[in-house]
Amino acid sequence: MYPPPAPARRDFISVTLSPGRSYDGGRGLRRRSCWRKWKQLSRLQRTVVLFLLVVLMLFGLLSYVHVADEWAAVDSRSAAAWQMRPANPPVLPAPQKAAETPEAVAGLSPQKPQRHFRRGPPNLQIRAPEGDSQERRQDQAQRRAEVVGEAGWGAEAQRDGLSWRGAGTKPQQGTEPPGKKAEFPPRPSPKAARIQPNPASQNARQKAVVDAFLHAWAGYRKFAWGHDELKPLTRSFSEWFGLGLTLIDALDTMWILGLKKEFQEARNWVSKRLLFQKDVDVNLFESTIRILGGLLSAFHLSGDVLFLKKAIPYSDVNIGTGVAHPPRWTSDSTVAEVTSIQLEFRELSRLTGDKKFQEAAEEVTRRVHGLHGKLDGLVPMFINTNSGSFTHLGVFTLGARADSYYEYLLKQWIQGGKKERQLLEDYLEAVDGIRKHLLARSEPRKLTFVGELNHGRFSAKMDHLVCFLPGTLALGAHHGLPAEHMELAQALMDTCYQMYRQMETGLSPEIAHFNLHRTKAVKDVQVKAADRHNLLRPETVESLFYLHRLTGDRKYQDWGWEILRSFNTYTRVPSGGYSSISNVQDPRHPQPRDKMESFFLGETLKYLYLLFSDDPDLLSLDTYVFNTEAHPLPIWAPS
Ligand code: DMJ
Repeated sequence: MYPPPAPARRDFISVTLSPGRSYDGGRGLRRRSCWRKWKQLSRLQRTVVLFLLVVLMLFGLLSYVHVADEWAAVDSRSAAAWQMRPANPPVLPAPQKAAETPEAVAGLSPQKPQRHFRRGPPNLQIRAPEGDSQERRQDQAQRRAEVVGEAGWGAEAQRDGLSWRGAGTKPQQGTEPPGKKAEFPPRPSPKAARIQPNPASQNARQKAVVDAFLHAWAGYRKFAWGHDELKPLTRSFSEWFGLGLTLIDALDTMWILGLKKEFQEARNWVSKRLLFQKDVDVNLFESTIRILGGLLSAFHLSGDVLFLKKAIPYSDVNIGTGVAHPPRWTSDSTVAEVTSIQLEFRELSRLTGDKKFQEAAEEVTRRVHGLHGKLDGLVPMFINTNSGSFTHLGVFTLGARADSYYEYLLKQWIQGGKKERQLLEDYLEAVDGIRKHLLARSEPRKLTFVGELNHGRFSAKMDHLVCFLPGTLALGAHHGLPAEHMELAQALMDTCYQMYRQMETGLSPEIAHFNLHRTKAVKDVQVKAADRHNLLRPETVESLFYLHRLTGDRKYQDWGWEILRSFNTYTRVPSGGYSSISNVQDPRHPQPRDKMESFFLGETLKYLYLLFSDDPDLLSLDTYVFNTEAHPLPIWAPS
């Protein structure tokens, strides 16, 4: 029935919005009419109206505060994070004190990422569920602080049970204990590094790297998501630690390449699925350089506290049973492994204000410094875990098992503000040792290479791993070490390039043997059948990046371009991903091995992208030091 019958009583509130003429008249008429209606109401009706008005006002006030907070956070995210803000924010993301218990941090609800970032009122439908709000508030507070350049993390962080302490970046603080440093407020970096402002400004070669990355990522995403490594041929995965190794290793590369969507998706996985409470054996070195290093640099580049929170429990909570043991087949540890976790643990101490990480790692450095069995600064490859002494004495290499010992001597010295003399002295002595005992020149091209010494006998064998050395030498020269280091770096760079150039596929073997005899028509680089595989390793393109960045010579970019093309020709798998190959000398049958190592995304493609950039401030070498897995960590006292 329409219209409905009039109610017998009027004990309800009825609001009528009437378009009638008389109501559209003068204000006096309207005021009189309202007053008349108010007078007509019963006392109960008036009380109810007043009560509702008070409730509405309170609700409106609360909503305003909440919406303003959301809006500010959305604005700061979109403006500061995704508009490609400086990689090194004006204030280094504030170093913090560890949570009272790491478990407390680990136990925080994961954050649900906000997928849409835009200016304007927030769409409340995309808000994270209630359980995530604690972490989100903390992130927002931090982002706000970054945008306005505030020191330290806001009161929200403390309210949430985390008490943060600021740490300074003053040069004199570089080598002080992290706990002490952490009491200083952070200061803006004098020369902030910049992420390439906008993907549209990428040059053609950088775009090709982005394309390669997306292809590799597509394979990983489709067939190995959340697992350690992609097996691109069988479209499956392999597990090493069961910690999403490739995904974590690739985080900062995605950030640098401007791959927002992919980064966000990976972040989501880290937030929800990355758990360290597993009964699994992990290798200390590999998990430190890839996972801890990857999380710390993702934190530094994105400013997203989630990555730091994930890094802290990783370092503090024993994985699985917590039982440490040497490799199953020996009681020896590899020298490179125990001496290449220091950059990461030192940085973790600086960020948390907890010295235990740094102290544990530096104790190893001190012990190794004092050990017998070195030869002019060169170290043997093994340390016995029971005796603490070098074993397999008399064998010296810059390749597998020793390589990053040398790299981390220099890089720790740089990280700490170039004040730790012991590190520098050990590094300089080692470079002299290399010159004295390990250098030779090949025939016919007279390539300078780094061989090995076995109980006094020289071997003309050089691992591809040694190709990190040109970059490290160049970096040292850039930081004030002798000019001859740069000369040696350039000579070795030529050699590493020839290890690619002289192969039929244009890709280097895992191990090269250099020809020392003056015979015509022989290549300098010889390969044994067991060594002719290529694992998509980064060391040569890593050094090309340093050499180009520090000399400006474009030939290094051209060499890197040739290498990328060879990777695309011989290792790219059509259905997604790239694969190691077994034979770099057979272009018709390179024999893909069905494995894409995480460092291809974490290191190789990142260094190629940086190599093709002409912007020296894109992760400036005066602001960042790259760990041995290419994860940039801040120099404590940037010059
Ligand atoms: C990486 O994990 C690191 O670069 C490490 O220092 C050596 N091996 C691989 C890449 O080849």
